[in-house]
Amino acid sequence: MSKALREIEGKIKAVDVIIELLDARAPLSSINENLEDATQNKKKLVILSKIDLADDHQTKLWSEKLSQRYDKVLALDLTKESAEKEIAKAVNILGEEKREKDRKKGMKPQPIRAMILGIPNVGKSSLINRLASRKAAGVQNKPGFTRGEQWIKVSNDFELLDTPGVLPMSYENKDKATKLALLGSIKEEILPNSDLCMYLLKFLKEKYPNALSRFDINDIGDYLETMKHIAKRRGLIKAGEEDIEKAESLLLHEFKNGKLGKITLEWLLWR
Ligand SMILES: Nc1nc2c(ncn2[C@@H]2O[C@H](COP(=O)(O)OP(=O)(O)O)[C@@H](O)[C@H]2O)c(=O)[nH]1
Ligand SMILES: [Mg+2]
Repeated sequence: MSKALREIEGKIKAVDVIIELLDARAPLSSINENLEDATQNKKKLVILSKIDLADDHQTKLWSEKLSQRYDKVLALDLTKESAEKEIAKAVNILGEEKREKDRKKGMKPQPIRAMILGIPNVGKSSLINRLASRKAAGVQNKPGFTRGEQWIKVSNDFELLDTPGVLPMSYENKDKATKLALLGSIKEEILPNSDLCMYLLKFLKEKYPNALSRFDINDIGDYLETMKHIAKRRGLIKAGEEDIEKAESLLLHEFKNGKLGKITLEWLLWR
């Protein structure tokens, strides 16, 4: 196990609820299986993030599927204020068992402590900022915690660790790495833009054939022809020729920002 994972494992011991964020556009590829053991005795809330960019039908299917495996699943757009309430409510419900235990021990129920986990770019910081807004952080020094790491008091019965667990990425599986690069969780430079674009176009052709209609492309055909078409449409011309490299960057950028529509790269079932 890597150092990063061991550190996260240490922190997990101090929490009651784990909130793991998965990008709704590739839920399976954003799961990190290495912490399954460490999180076994903890309540797990899974959040499918960025649902504003994902295929609604697929998000629904993924929510149902993941609900069979985790204690609670929420599908959220973390840029929306309403996300905060839904999460607080879920954490409250997941904490009931722990509060009951406290009561049985004759203790006043302690606040439920949670931490956020996820691979890069899934919305961890956005969520922490949202939950921390206007709230005071309390200082806590505990072994295994970085100096200055704090518990944010989200409410009287919900405290959140102010630093998320960033799950390390593995690049072994090329298909997975490609999807995560397309979503921005893996640095694009790891794979050539042309590989990413080729993968994307092949996928769109099969699953979202109208995704390039903003470039007046109604039939995704040959790779080079398609990229030339996009370059011409956007005036990306270099020395009188279509600038394919620029067109590739543009296409990746527009996909990442949802300009091509609500698209999920990992389909659970056929429609
Ligand atoms: N459209 C959309 N963007 C989001 C959502 N959640 C986070 N983001 C954006 O995704 C990017 C990465 O978010 P960040 O919180 O920094 O992710 P982190 O790397 O996991 O901490 C930022 O530009 C956020 O504004 C969401 O639900 N929908
Ligand atoms: Mg962050």
